[in-house]
Amino acid sequence: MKKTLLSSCILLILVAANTFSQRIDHTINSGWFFHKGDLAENHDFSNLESWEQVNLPHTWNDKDASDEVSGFYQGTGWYAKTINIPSAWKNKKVYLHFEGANQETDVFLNQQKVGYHAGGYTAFRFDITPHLNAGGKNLLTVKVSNAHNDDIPPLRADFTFYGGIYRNVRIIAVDAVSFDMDNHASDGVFIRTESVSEEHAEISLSGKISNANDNNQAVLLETVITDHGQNIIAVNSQQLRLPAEGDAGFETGTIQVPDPKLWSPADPHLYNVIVRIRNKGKGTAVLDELVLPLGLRWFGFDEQNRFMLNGAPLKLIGTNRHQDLPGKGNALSDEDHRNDFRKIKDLGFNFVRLAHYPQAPEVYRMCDQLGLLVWSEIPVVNRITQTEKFTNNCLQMQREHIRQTRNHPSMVFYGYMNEVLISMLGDDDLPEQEKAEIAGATLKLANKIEALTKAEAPDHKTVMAIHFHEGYNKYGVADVTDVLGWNLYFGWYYHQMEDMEPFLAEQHQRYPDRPLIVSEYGPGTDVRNHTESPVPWDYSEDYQVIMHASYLDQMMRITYLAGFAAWNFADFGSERRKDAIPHVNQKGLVNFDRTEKAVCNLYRAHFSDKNILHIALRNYLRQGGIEDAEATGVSTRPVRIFSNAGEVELSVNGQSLGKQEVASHLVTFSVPFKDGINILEASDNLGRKDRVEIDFSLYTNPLYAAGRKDIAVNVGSHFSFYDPETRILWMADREYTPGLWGYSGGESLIRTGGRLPKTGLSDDISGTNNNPLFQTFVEGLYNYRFDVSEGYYDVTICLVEPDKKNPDQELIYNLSPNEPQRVASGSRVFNLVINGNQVVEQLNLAREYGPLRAAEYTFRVFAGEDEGISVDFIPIEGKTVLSGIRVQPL
Ligand code: GCB
Repeated sequence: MKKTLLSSCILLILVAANTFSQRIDHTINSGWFFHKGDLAENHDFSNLESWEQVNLPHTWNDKDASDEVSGFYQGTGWYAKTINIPSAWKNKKVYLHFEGANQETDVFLNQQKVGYHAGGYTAFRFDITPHLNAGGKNLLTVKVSNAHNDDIPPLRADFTFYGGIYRNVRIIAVDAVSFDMDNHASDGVFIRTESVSEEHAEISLSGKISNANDNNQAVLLETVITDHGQNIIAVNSQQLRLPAEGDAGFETGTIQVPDPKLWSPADPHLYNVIVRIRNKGKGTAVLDELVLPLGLRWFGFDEQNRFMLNGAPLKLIGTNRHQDLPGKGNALSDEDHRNDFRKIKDLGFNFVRLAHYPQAPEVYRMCDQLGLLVWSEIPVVNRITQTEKFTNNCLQMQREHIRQTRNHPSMVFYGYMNEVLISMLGDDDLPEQEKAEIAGATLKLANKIEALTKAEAPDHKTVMAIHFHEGYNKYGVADVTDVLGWNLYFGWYYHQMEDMEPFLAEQHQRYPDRPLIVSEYGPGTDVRNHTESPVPWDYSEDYQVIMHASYLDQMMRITYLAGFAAWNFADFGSERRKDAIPHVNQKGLVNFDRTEKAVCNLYRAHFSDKNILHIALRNYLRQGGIEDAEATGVSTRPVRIFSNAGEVELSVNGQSLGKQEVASHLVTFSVPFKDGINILEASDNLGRKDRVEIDFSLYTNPLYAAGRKDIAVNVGSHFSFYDPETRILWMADREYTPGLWGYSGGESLIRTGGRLPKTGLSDDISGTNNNPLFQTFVEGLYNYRFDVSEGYYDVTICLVEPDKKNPDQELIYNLSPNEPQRVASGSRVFNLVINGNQVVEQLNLAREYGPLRAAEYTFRVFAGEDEGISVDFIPIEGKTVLSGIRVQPL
C-alpha cells in the first residue's frame, strides 16, 4: 500500500516526525579514565593524573588473559568521566544506559550512588535525574568487578570472564512524558505478531507511557509501519490520558499489515515500526519516539520434529559465537560485531547460537538484517549455586535478556542452561544421593526459569544444551524445555565421529517427541598443523575438515534433527585452556583473528549460494616430504578440493590428474609434488577455476642423492608444524631407515586429550609460541640420525621437560646459591653426543629450565663422508627426550 491510498486524516502522519523528537540518545564512549584496583566510594576523584585514559568499550584483561602467567585479574576497576549536561536538559529525565559491563557494576553520579547491577551480559539503565547538575559538569564514576561471585552466573565455564565496561554506554534524555524507561533497559514497547500468513498479518504493540509532570496529560499514541522505501504501510493512533506523576499502560489492539512480505533467512524483509507520543491539544509536538524492527514470520516444529519457518521445513544450519578478539578481549566495537555476522552469513549459515550469554544489541540487529535465526541464552553453565540469590539473579537475567531482545524478528529460541550437570556428573567421588540432590535443585531452577521464559516470551521456543550424558534424561532435566540441544563431541572427547548418528537415533527412539538440535560439535584446530593421517587431538586442519565433513553428512540426512550449530564460529579466549595456542579454544571455523581455516569453504560449498571451487591448501602453502621411492622425483600427497559443482579436474604443473565426481562437496586427489614451486589448477564442469602455488621441499631417497638441504623435524609427531614467525616447516617425524633420517628407540608421544595413560603434553609450554612442536616428542630414544652428505651443519635440538610432577620442580623455584645441586630420584638426566663428541653432559631439563619450558641448543657439526649426523641420547637417570631437531647445511 502506498501513501496515496491512505485516508485523508492519515495523510497528516509523516514517516519522520514533523517536529523534532524530544529523545536524545548518544554514546558516551570517549574520554574515560581508568584505575585498576579498588577505591573508597568517597575517594577524591579530582586528580586523575595517574589514571589511564581509555575509550569504551574497554576491558582490563585484554593482555593478562593471554600471557604465560596462569590466571587473570578478577577484581575491581574504577572508571571516571566528566559529563557536561546542557542547561536545556533541566526539565528532562536523564538516564545512563550500559549495554553491558562484566560483571557487577556500581554507578555514581557526583559521588552519589545511582544504582547497582549484577550480571555481565545484559544491559542496564539508571535514572540519574535526581543527582544531575544540569547546565554544568557532572562527575560520573563507575566501579566494576569481575571477581568470582557464587551468586551470579556464570560460575565456571570454558571462556574468559573479561572484566570492565566492555560495551557501549549511552546517555538518554527524554521529555517528562516518554515511553517507559524503567523496564529492564528494554525499549519499553513490545511488538507482538498476533497472526501472520502469506496473505495477511496483524500485529499489536503494548507498553507504558510515563508522565513526570505534576498535572494530567492528554497524548496521542501514534504507530506507523513503514517498509524499506519509507512508504507508510499501516498506521494506528489512539488517545491516552496520563495521570500526574504516573504511568499509563497501553495496548494498540491489532494493526493490519496488508500484503505482508515475510521475513526469512533467504529474504530477511524488515519493516520499521515507528511509535510516537504526541502532545494532544497544544499542537502535535512529538514528545517521544522509538523505531522498532518488525519482521513477519512464524515458526515452530512439525510432527516430525522438523523446524518450520513460515509453513515450510527449514534445517537450521548454524554456528555458535563468542564475543572476543585477540588484543581486545570482549571489548568489541559494533563494527567488530557486524563483521563477524557478515562472515557467518557469508559462510552459508541461517542460524546462530549466541553461546553462552546474551550479546551486544548490535548483534541482534545484524541478525534481523542478515536473516540469521537466533538462539540466545543466559550463562547458567556447568553448575548452579543452591541459593535464593543465585536463583533470583538467573531469573532477573533472563527477564532482562528477553525484554531487551524480544522485539527482534531473528529471535526464536530462548535458552538458559548449558551442560548444567557437567560438574556434578563428572565427579566420580560424589555419592549418588548427593548427585540426586544437586540434580533435583537444578531441575527446580530449570522449571522456574522455564516458567519465567514462557511468561516473558510466550511466542518463542525454550531450549537448553546438554552434554553427552544419560544423567539429563535420568534426572528429568532434559524434559524441561521445548527443544533439546545436544553438545556432541564424538571423535574428539569420546568415541568415533561416526557414532553421532546412532546415538541420536537411539535418543529419538526413546524420546520421539523431542525436537533436537546438535548445539555444538567440532575439534580443536591449529592451521599450523597438517598431516596425511589426521587423528583426534593432533589439532590438524585436516582432522577438522574430515570431522566436520562427517558430521555434516550425518546431520543433513537425519530428518528428525531440526538443526545444528558448529562449535565455534571463531577461536576464542579461554584462559585456562592449553590447546596448541595456550588460553585459546581452537575449535573455531575461523582463527581468533578471523582469518579462515580450510573448513570454511566446506561450509560455503554445502550451504552458500556462491560458486565454490576451492583447493583447501591456503594454510599449507609450504610443504615438505620424502620422495615416494628412489629417483621418482615426486612425493605424493592427498589434496582436498571443496566444490558445489558435479565434477572437478585438477592439474599439477600443467599435467591433468583427471576428473573426479564430487561427493558431499568434497573431492580428494593424490598429487605428485616435485621439488620447488608446484602449480595446482582446478576447474569444474561449470567453468570455474581455482589455483594455488605450493612451495615443496622434496627430499631425495636416499638423502645424499641430491644437494644438502635444511631439514626440520617435529619429533614424535605424525603432523608437520609450520612456524609462521620463522617460516620453518617442522616436518612429521619417522623412525630411522638407512639413507634418510629418524629416531631410534623410544616411544613417539602425541596428545590424546589426556585421556590415555601415555600421551604428549596438554600443557602450555612457556618460552615459545610453538606449542605443537614441544607438546609432542619421543621419549626414551637413544639416537637421532640424518644420512646427509659431507659438510658442515648447524644442528638445533628442541627440548622440554614434559613431566610436571618431576621432583626437581620444587628445586627450581627455591634455588638458593648455597643449596647443593642435587638430583632427586625419578628425575631425567642424559648426555648428548654428536658424531662421537659429547656436546652436553648431565642435561637435567627440569633443573636447568623447569618443567614445561622450551629449551633449544644449536651445535656446529662436521659430517664426514658417509658419516651423516648422528645424535646419541645417553640416559643417566630416567628417560631421554626430544621434541624437535633441525639440520642446516652451512
Ligand atoms: C562444550 C561447552 C563449551 C566448550 C566446548 C569445548 O561442550 O559447552 O563451552 O567450549 O564444549 O570446546 O570443549
